[in-house]
Amino acid sequence: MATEESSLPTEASSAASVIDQIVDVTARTAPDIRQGLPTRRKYVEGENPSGERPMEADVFADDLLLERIGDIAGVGEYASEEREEVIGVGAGLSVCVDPLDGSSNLKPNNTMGTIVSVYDAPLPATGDDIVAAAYVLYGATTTMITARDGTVTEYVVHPDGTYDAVREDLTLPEDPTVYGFGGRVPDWVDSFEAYVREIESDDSMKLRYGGSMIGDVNQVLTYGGVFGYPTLKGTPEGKLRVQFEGYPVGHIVETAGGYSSDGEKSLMDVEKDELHARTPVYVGNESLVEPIEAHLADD
Ligand code: AHM
Ligand code: MG
Repeated sequence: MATEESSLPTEASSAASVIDQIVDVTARTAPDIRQGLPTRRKYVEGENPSGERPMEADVFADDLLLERIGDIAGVGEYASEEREEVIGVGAGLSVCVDPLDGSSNLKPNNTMGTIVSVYDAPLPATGDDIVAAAYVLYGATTTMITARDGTVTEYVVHPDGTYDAVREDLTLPEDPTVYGFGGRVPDWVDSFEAYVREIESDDSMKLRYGGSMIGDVNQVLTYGGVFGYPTLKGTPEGKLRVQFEGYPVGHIVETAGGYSSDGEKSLMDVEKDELHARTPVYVGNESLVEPIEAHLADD
């Protein structure tokens, strides 16, 4: 797949150019993924590494992204939520992908996304190793959020794969208005439920939960607020995967001036024992995420 670059200007500028190419390929692949969705609504046989049954659309998006991202010179490893093992594709940065985040939203035709994170280390990598993250949102329109060079940008992606910046230096609005949390309410721990009841008692806050993390996080980036897939009774680590969901979304929200947490510390400081390990995820405005840590500490 990838071939080594013949001359590297400097290590830093070459990494930046590889990141730019990864973002570019992600945007240009988005219309192809979107176009492939209507005919891939069935579940396939077997389970992914998280024990979930993938849809044809998950497999299709994963194959396409591996083929195209794996072809970029300067990408060394590719891993996805849908594959057990890391794939070696060359030498250079590591790329992790959640090919279709929230693919159970395909049948009811709700929002889904593609999440990409880039690490300057072999996989599994730590939160400290992340150098960029991006997601594509397949909503009423196709948009892409990137966090690179310490800044967050939103783009509109056109059907031909070209894209235009629509919000630059994006930061979370200071007066948050939306909240949304995953998991079954009866499975929430008491201290978390108490926190949510407090939010609900603030009449400036509106519930926005769509079943795709990326769709819900995009609401938070747009209006300010908090999203979480919390620790649950029986499954304290929640549902979302550290490497494919926790680190990228933590990196994007923190770069936009927000907070991320696993309930105790920044998502970027979460350690994991394997590539597909899970973590509770809480992201949003500091004023809404810090109290989660305080409440959970009471348990
Ligand atoms: P996926 O990446 O396999 O689609 O799973 C992640 C999704 C998140 O987008 C969302 O927040 C969560 O799972 C919803 O889970 P559930 O449908 O079990 O409530
Ligand atoms: Mg996901």
